[in-house]
Amino acid sequence: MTLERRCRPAAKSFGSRGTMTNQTAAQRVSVIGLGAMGAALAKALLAGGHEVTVWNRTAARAEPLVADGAKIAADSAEAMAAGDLVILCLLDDAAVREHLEPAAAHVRGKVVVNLTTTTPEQARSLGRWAETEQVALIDGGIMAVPEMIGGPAAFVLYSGATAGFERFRPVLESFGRAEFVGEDLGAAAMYDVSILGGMYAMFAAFRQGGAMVRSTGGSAARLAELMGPFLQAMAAMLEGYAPGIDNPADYVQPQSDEFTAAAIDLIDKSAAESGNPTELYAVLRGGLTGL
Ligand code: FVH
Repeated sequence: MTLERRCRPAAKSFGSRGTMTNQTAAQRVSVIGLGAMGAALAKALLAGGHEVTVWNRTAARAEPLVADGAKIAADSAEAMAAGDLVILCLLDDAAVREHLEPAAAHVRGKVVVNLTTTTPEQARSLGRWAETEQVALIDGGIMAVPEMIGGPAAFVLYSGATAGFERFRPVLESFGRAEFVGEDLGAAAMYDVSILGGMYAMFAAFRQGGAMVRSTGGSAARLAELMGPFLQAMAAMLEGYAPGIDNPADYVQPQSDEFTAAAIDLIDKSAAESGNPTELYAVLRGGLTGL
């Protein structure tokens, strides 16, 4: 790489509040894994002006990125050796360990960001390996689909090596807003699955609600029009609800157990009357009330 290229400012990055900031210096970044998400990450890095080396088990998936200026490595170890920042985006924890552990000598002293979805304990376990090998490990949880990467709505949760995160924050902001959530390597994965839990609860209730309104001649499309804005307004109340969860001693019930249980009973009965399953509401009653 020429000095001119190393010093060339990268094109764009997002500040800590999601706004565009000054241009950042180009960095040598390796991306291991070019599935739908890894390819989107590599593309965003190239668009940001970084020097990107890529590797994928199925080499053909690297071709469009090579056409866009990425260098292709012969194997994962060679790819990791090429970058000052190494990013892994593979299927699962097993695939990450399969490639990272034998390449320890190539990542020693470097910052490695694992954007593969794992459990918090898998992230911590990899952290124990990284500590032994003197690798600054950061775990990440991507809160976006590939098409959103580099766009204003994308954000990525990070936890682990704070200094490594701060050093490469401008590069990581190529993907979207970078949210550091703690030094515990399991923290990003725990926020990730908690947010996904909220998303799945919403989709489950919408799917079931769609079936229920259809029994009265309605449609899921009409329900979406009505439910979407209402849920957005409800989502705005989460912050007010948080202090009582953070400090259970000060917990103030937003609605009484009796009120909530009665509301859920109404939904449950309406589902049963329309011939729909009621298991979802039994779970909600258990999660929201002591009744
Ligand atoms: N796609 C999404 O919307 C979500 C958003 C949230 C975060 N996830 C996580 O990102 C990881 C990768 O997801 P992906 O969408 O890129 O997944 P695929 O398109 O299925 O690509 C999988 C890549 O992993 C490679 N791979 C699998 N096993 C191995 C292995 N043993 N050795 C080397 N590479 C392996 C696979 O290679 P190939 O099949 O092309 O040869 C792909 O590159 C994931 O953790 C999501 O949960 C994405």
